[in-house]
Amino acid sequence: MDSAASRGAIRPPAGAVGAARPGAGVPVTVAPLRDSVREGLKIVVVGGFGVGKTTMVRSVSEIRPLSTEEVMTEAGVGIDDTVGVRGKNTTTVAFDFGRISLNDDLVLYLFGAPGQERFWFLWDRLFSGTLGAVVLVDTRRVQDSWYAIDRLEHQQVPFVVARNNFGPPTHSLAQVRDALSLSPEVPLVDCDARHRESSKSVLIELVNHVHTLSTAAYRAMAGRPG
Ligand SMILES: Nc1nc2c(ncn2[C@@H]2O[C@H](COP(=O)(O)OP(=O)(O)OP(=O)(O)O)[C@@H](O)[C@H]2O)c(=O)[nH]1
Ligand SMILES: [Mg+2]
Repeated sequence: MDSAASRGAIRPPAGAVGAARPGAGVPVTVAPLRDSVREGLKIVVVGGFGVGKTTMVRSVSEIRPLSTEEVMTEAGVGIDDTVGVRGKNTTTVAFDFGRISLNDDLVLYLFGAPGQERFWFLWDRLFSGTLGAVVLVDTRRVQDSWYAIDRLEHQQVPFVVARNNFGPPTHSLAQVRDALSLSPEVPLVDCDARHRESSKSVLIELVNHVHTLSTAAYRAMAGRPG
């Protein structure tokens, strides 16, 4: 975990073949899982409807991500909550799945959660066995990400919060922290989920955070008498 947690540890696999993914404008690599891989760590990207979860998994995955996008049709009027996300015509109905190789024997598996309230029952299952989570927030609809934070706190899953900017920021990060009632130790960063480097730095933030928490827990245990 130590080496994986250091900055710059996330890198594309050697010998990956580049291939353009239709529509995204981001090069995606076709990278078979290495034989040397011994361990997979699970990370979940969660947050309200349309905050950019699928976009983040797509931008950062080294494989063509599995996604379960479905077109929102008239049948969903009154059920699909499209307020504040004009122009969005598909939605995740199960989860997104992507992968990043950290080093020769360690990979991160990325799961993007479905954002609509009617799929929230899937979240607790998705959190099971996870190393940690990224909560994406759109500051035009901060309240849409409250439930994600509540669930993660309840399940005691470590998380970081990333403000996905859909335009120039209108609030300071301190104001966002306030609106989300985030405790000071939870990292809060800016990102643009469409860009690989930006999404990657959010994941590095999460891995570093998990590393800090586990080191502190280990020290506390080691210092305990008996
Ligand atoms: N301007 C801008 N648009 C973004 C950004 N991130 C995502 N988008 C767009 O916002 C829309 C919603 O993104 P998705 O990735 O589908 O959102 P989601 O959170 O997966 O949505 P659900 O799964 O339906 O909850 C897409 O059209 C993206 O292209 C961003 O950082 N900036
Ligand atoms: Mg999605």
